[in-house]
Amino acid sequence: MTDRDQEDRQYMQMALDMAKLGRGYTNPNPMVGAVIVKEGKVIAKGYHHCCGQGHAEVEAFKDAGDQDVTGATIYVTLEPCSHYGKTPPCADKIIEKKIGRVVVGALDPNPLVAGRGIEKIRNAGIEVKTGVLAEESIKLNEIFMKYIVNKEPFVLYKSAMSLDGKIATSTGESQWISCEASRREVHELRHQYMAIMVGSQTVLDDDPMLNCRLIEGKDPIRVVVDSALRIPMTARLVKTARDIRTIVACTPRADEKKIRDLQNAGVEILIIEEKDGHVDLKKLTEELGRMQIDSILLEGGATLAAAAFESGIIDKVQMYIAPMIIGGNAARTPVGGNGIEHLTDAWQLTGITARNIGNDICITGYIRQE
Ligand code: AOF
Ligand code: ZN
Repeated sequence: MTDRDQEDRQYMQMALDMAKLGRGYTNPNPMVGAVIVKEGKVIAKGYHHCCGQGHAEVEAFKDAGDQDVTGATIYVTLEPCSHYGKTPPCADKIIEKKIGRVVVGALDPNPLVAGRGIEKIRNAGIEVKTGVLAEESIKLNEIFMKYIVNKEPFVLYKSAMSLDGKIATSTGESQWISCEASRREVHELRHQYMAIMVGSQTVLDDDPMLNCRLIEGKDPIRVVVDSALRIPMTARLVKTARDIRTIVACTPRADEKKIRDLQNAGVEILIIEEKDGHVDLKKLTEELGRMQIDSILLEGGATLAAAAFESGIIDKVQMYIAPMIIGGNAARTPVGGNGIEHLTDAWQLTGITARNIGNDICITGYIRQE
């Protein structure tokens, strides 16, 4: 690696750190960061703050103020855009500002861009280097990378269990199995993901709020899969539906009066085709995608988790494993349903990482999608 390569990676890391400042606020747009360097000095930085606002490059030019950026290098974590969207193309802005060199992290898979941004800049005679910290840049926007191509939300299934694979004791006690640091991290996910999804049984059992509490952040849209509309009007989710967007998905067989009552309480009802008597989860996620929801944090329970694996909607799995043994044949495990009969049918994870968090171990991996 040359000194130049080393330096490019350093500045790209800085741009990535900028991008992360937008976490949770940019969806369904990507997190993007930009750094402008001239004569070996950082003269401006910017990031995409929130969906609908200026792109990272525009923010960086704004930060540069009246400094002359002619001949400078701009580091951008995502290929500059080439299309007229909510804002004019950043590629044009880079050309107009007479930038000397452009260093890019990830290519933009958005069909409106997909290489055209870089092409436009190169055609203007500006040097472009791609693939600097590409892996990190792609990973940062794993939600966007899927959503912008198939328009279906990226689904993360998250659960916490004991070392012997239980999510509660045989009497149903579950607070708390994972440590405080793990629980705080889950609230970071609630901030980052646009929606959180649970089944009706979880609402009946735990009466959860599903909001973002342990850190400062934004509440996800709450989605309850409730085929027969079993959740009570007294559920906290229903009572707070006017304050936090709440969607309940049911089948066409659900009671019409209950639909109206829930709607009157501020709940959005989605009537989704049924499959084996329950809401067809694939159809539901497609509908949520059409509603511009780019990401879903699936938090359980066991029946919904099983249906979600079976329907193939899950992209990523994150398990928090607490160093305790619970035991008990009746104690619940994360994924219920009938399960598979043959090990060759198991849902295999790839790209596994394992790390310590507080007293727990967190294992993350991706479901291989055919
Ligand atoms: C962003 N922020 O910093 C960059 C993006 O609807 P628009 O006009 O905001 O355009 C969104 C698209 O622009 C997005 O899908 C991505 O392809 C591209 N780049 N988007 O929100 C940014 N650089
Ligand atoms: Zn742009």
